[in-house]
Amino acid sequence: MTLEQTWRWYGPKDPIPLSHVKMAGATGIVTALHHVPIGEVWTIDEINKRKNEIESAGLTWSVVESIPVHENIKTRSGNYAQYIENYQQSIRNLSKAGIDIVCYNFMPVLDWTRTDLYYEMADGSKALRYDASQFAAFELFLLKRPGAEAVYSEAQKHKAKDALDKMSKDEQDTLVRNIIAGLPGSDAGYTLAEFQKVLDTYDEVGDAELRSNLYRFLEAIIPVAQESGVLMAIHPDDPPFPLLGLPRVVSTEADAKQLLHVVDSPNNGLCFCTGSYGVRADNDLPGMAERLGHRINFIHLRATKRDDEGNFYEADHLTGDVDMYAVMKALVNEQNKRVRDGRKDLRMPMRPDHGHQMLDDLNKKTNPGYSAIGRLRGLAELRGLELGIRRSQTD
Ligand code: DNO
Repeated sequence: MTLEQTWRWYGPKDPIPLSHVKMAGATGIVTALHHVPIGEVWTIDEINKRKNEIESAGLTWSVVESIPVHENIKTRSGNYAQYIENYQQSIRNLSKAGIDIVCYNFMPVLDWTRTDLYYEMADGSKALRYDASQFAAFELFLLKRPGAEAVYSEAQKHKAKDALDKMSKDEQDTLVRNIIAGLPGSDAGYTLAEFQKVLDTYDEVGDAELRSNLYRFLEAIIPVAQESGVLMAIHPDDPPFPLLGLPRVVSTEADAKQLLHVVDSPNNGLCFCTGSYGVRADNDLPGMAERLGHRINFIHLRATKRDDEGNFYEADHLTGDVDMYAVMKALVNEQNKRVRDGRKDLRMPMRPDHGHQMLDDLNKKTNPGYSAIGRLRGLAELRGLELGIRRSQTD
């Protein structure tokens, strides 16, 4: 028994074909119907079409990542009731097609956020990076968000101004694009003006309101997931702190515990993303894997390296701040425990999350974070780590 090895694939438009995924040794595909507009029902027909395509390549559709949650659901405004019904129907339809794990997130407006998509590592490969001063420069001087001044200290504002002055006009445009045009898998891309308008829809939605809207959403969808035998997996905030005056409510162990408690069902589970939770030094990743393990329905393994200034970059899978050995050991123990307890959810799908752009991929068009070779390296390292742990437990 091993954790199920999976690979994110963006569908027929992904530059990496399924035949290559197979060679990487993954058996499960993680994907979504990216062409279906957010909020609409995923029909059985569309689901089956994608499923057949995956199965003809000798792979399985292991996890849906993601059915995006419409902004109206997060702010509980407009057509949110209809969007929740549609979400419920998509869950039922997936279940009819035999797909039973669904990842999603509840991050307002932006999905994952980075400032630099080509940060050069010492070995020449390229990584994704978040630079706090550049982000502040974006917010203060390029977006000019009303209210932004109040969240930064004078020292931070100076640093942001320095960062801005160091950038050429082109670099500033790239920064804006990196933040608002949407990274792969993100829900949407905006222009600056549209972006500010969407931010304004959160004027009345603070931390408490967003939490409550998330919990009401869970109360509506988890019973349907339970009836349908679908396991939901909420992805944490990336990065795990509030940005742009928007609340973020899935950033810490306490946040995770609270949402698991609100609807206490095995179908209400987590996507344990070590790269996202791991950006906060106060998140004890191995401890979380152990304590929350029974409710982990999907796993993203990745490591970041942070500094004291609020910056971080995506490190190699085994050499970031996350103690990947201890995390893997906790996950292996959890899977063994599920076997002993006679649980049915034994697959515990994991995917190498992101990877550096390296080797031949440096000259190819790749999705940021989702090139083939960097992820192949990550998967190979993680697979070896798991094997080593398992063998040392039985030998
Ligand atoms: C980035 C990802 C996110 C994640 C979604 C899940 O690589 O971790 O795009 O898939 O937030 O809903």
